[in-house]
Amino acid sequence: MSNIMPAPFARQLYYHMARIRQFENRVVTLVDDNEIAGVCHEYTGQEAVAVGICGALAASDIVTSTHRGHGHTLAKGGDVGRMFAELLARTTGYNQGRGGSMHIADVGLGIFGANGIVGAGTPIACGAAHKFKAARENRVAVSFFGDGAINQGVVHEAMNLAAIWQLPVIFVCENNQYAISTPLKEVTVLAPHVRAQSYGMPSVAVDGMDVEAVYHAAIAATERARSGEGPTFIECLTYRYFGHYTGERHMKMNYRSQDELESWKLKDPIKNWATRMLESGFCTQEDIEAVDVEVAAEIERGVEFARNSPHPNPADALDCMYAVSYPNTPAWGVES
Ligand SMILES: Cc1ncc(C[n+]2csc(CCOP(=O)(O)OP(=O)(O)O)c2C)c(N)n1
Ligand SMILES: [Mg+2]
Repeated sequence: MSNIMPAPFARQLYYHMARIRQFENRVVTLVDDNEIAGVCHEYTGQEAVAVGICGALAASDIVTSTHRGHGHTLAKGGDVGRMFAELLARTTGYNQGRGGSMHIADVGLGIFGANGIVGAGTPIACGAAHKFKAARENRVAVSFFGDGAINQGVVHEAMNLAAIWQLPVIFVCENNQYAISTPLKEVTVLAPHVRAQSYGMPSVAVDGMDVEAVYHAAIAATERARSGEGPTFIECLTYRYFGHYTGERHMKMNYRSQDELESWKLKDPIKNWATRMLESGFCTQEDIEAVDVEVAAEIERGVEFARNSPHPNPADALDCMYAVSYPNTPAWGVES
């Protein structure tokens, strides 16, 4: 463990990863019990990416997320209760129970939305970064996306734009090696970070199971962005422990071998971080267990908050669905 990192911060990283792990485990039981309608895309296994990146951000920085977005939202400061409320379709949820898993957003926290459209967060991050640059705000925009997104045209347009305009953006490719059941190596010759280099931006590959490695890469990228040197690409090699989405566990798909799964679980970001903290004398085993207990209580409070919150009123179904024009102006805000 690097001696640059103070012990309280190391423990914070553990707390945030444990929080994501336990949140996702609880989501699975709520889906199985039909308390959450539909499906969710679990982030389990990838916790070090969201936590390492968001650990390097300021509160005023923003992130754009993906269909697998719970980890990003939690790491950026999302409230467990409001997240469960959204998943359980309650009015106290982040989107008043209208959006569900793939639309959770909180502009005040700098969470510019989960997004069901693969790759669609990249231009949104560029737009935010363009505004930060134009207004001379010392802020950074991060776009999380998967290895599957690396073959979306919009991602390449966004990278090119960010490079030519020197935007304060960090592109974070979470390479969990599969897009649904398609292995990246079957559809793409060059690694994502190699392709990104061709746009003329610094691009690195890091161990996405190692929160410290991700954090240091993110710190370097934020320093570049804040000093006006433009975008950085960070490829985080990682692995999702479960299927593409909650429904997959019942489908008996076999595109990944048990050996592969077990070999990645040996690199578990949370267990390995706990071991490194213990070896460094940053905490005791009792401290770690106390955090796990604290997180479990936070998760259950969040579930109860959601369960005790009201469902939306069907009569209000169209509220918040359409942009409202200002009084006395035409719908498009242009005087005729
Ligand atoms: C533009 C678009 N194309 C296809 C889909 C269907 N789809 C949803 S998730 C997914 C795979 C995404 O893989 P990746 O980017 O690697 O993210 P991961 O699921 O591994 O986190 C696909 C193809 C979509 N939602 N949007
Ligand atoms: Mg993937």
